[in-house]
Amino acid sequence: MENKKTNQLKKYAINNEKHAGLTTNQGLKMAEDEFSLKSGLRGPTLMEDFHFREKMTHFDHERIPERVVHARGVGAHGIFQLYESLGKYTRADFLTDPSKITPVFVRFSTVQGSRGSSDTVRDVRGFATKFYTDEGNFDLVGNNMPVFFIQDAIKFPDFVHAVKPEPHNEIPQGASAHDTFWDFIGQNHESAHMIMWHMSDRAIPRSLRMMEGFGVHTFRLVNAEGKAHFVKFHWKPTLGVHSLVWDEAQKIAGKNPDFHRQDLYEAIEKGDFPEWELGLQIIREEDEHAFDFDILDPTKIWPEEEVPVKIVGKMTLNRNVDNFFAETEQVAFHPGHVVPGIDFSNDPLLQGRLFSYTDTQLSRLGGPNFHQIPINQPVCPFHNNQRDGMHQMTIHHGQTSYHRNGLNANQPQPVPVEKGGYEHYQEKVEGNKIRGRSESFLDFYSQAKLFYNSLAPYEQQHVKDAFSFELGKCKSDMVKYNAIDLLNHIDRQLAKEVAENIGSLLPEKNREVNSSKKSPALSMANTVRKPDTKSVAVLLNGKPNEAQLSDWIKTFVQHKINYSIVDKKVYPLNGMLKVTDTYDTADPCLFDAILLMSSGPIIDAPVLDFIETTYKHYKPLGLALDDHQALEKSRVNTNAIGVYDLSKSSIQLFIEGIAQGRFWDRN
Ligand code: HDE
Repeated sequence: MENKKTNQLKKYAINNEKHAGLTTNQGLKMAEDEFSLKSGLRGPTLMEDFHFREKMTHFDHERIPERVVHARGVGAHGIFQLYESLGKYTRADFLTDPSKITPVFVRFSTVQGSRGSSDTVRDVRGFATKFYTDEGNFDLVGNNMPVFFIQDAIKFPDFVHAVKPEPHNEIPQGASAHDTFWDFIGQNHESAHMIMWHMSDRAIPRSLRMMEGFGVHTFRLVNAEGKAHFVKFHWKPTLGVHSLVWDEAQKIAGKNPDFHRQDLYEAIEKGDFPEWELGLQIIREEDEHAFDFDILDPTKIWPEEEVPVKIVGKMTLNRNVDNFFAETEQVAFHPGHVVPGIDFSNDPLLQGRLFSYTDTQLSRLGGPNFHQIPINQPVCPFHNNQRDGMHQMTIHHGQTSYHRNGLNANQPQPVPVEKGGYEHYQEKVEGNKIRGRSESFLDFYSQAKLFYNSLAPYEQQHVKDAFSFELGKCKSDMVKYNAIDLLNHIDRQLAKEVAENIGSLLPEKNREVNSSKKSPALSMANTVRKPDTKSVAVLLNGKPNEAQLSDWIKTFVQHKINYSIVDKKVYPLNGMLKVTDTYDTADPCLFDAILLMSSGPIIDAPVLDFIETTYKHYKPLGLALDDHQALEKSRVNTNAIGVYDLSKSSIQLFIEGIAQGRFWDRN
C-alpha cells in the first residue's frame, strides 16, 4: 500500500540483494569478512585493520537511548480520510477536504517498561499518530485512556520516577504493582480518576487493534474566519474495544511477550487492516464554563452523553514498517506539531508537553536535525534559516541564512495567513504570575466515581481484583493505607473490599463522593462485537473427521477468523489442511476460542488443560466429542453458557459466541 509518505521513504531504501558486493562504508570492496588482520595466524590483531575497526566501531554504537517513557512500541503506516468537510470548525486542509488521503504513521506503546518488556502488562497504552498533511506534520500524541495521572506538567518527572522500576534495584519491570507507584497515588489524589482507568480492563487490551485512542487534552479548532471551538480527539476502533483477563495477560507475558506487536504485524500482513474512526467532541468557546468540570483539566472527561462524539473520518493501517529501527524507533512525535486550524488550550499538562518532546529527542536522536530522519520528514517542502548541527543531511546552497536579508530577496519569506501561514489563536490572557492550581481543578473524585458507576458488575469486580493485586504486592502498610484512603473518597464498598483483601485498615469515616451519575459510553460491555480477526485453536485428540474439519475451517475463513490446528506433533492432514502447532508451542491464552475434536473416551492431559483454561477465561468452547461423557470429570460444565455441542448446535452459533467474546455469567 503506497502513499505520498511511503513513496518518499523509498528514496532511502537499500536492498542489499541488488548490490554487487560487500564494501566498507567508504565503498571499498572487501575480499574477506571473517578474519581480522593478524600478525601470523596465531598472532595479535593489527592496528591497521581498518575493516575490523570500522565494523566494530559501528556495532559498538548501534544502540540509542530508549524513550524515557513509552520505550516499548510498535508502528505501522496507513492513511486517513475525512467523511465530510469540517470547514465550519477548522481551516486545517486535511480536515476540510474529504477527497484528500493523508498518509499517517502510528506508534503504539506501553509506558512503564523498557524496550524489551512484555506487551500484555497492566499499563496505559500510547497511541501516537503522525498525519503527514500537505501543510506539515500534525501529531496527535494520545493514549488509550482519556485522562491522565496529574494536572500539571511539572509533576511529570515525579510521577514517572514513581512508576518506573525502583531506583535501588530496578524492580519491577513492566508493572505498576510496587510501593513507589502507589505511594505517589496515595499522596496525589488528582490521580483518582486515572487510577480507576488504570485498574480497569482498559489497561490490558486484547489487541492494539481493539483499543480506543484519546488526545486527552483540550485543543482548539480554528476556522478560516478565525472563530475557535474547544475540541477533544477520539479514535474509535471498528472492531470494538476488547480486553484480556488478568490471568491471561500475565501468562501471555511469558508465553509470547510480543503478543500485541505480532498481532498487529500479522493482521496487516494478512490484509486485515485495522481501522479507527476519528471522533471529535466540540464545545463552543462561549460554553467554556458551562460544565461541572473545568474543560482545561486533563483528569476530566467530557461525558459523551453531555458532549456527543461526532464521527468525522477513518484511519486505516495498511502497511508494516520495512525496518523497525529506521521507522518505529526513530519516529519523533510532538504534541506541538500542529497545522493551521489546530491550536492549543491552556491545559497546564499540555503546555508542559509542548516543551518536553523536542527536548527529549535531542538526547535520544542525537541532535537538532532529527526532523531530517526519513520517517520524520514532512511530505511538503520545508525551508528556513536553521543551519548545521549534528547529522546535517541537507546541503543548503547560497550565501544567506538569516531573516531580513537583502542579498537573497529575504528568502525564505514568512507566508501570510491567507496563503497558509500559521497564526496563533489570539486568545486574551491576563493574570498575575503565580504557582498554583485553579480551584476548578480540585474535584478529584466525582469522575472517578462516574467511571466506576458506569462499569458492568463484572468490570467492577475486575477493578476490585486489580486494586487487590497491585496493593497486595506493596510492602509498606502506610502506602497501602493511603491508597485505601483514596478509594474511600471514591467508593466506600470498593475501599472496604480491597482493604479486607490486602489486610489493611479502612478509614473510620466514609468520605465517598455522593454521585450516582453514569456514562454508558465508559463501559466496554456496550462495545461492538464481531468475529472478524479473532483466533480459534482447533484441538485434535485422536483422528479427526477431516471432511467435517474442512467445512468448519471454510466457515472460519469466511468470517475472517484466524485458526491454528493443534495436535501432539506437526503433520499434514489430507487436502490443504495442516497441523501447525503442538500442545507445547501453542497455549490456550493465545486464542479467543477453542474447538475440540475428540475421537476417544479419554482426553489427554495437555488437551484438557487447554479446555479448562479456556473455560476459566470465559471464552467460547466448541465441542465435537465422539464420546459425550469425555469431559464429565473435568472442570468444564458442558451445559454452561458459551459451550457449544457441535453435534447438536450449528457452527454458526459457535461463531456468534466467538463474536460475543466472553461469557461472564459462566460459573
Ligand atoms: Fe508523553 N512523553 N508526556 N504523554 N507521550 C513522551 O517523548 C511527557 C503525556 C505520550 O510513540 C516522551 O519522544 C510529559 C500524556 C506518547 O514515540 C516525553 C508529559 C499523553 C508517547 C514525554 C506527558 C502522553 C509519549 C518520551 C506531562 C497522552 C510516545 C519519548 C506533561 C495524551 C510517543 C518521547 C512515541 C512520549 C513527555 C504526558 C502520550 C519525555 C512531560 C498526557 C503516546 O517527551
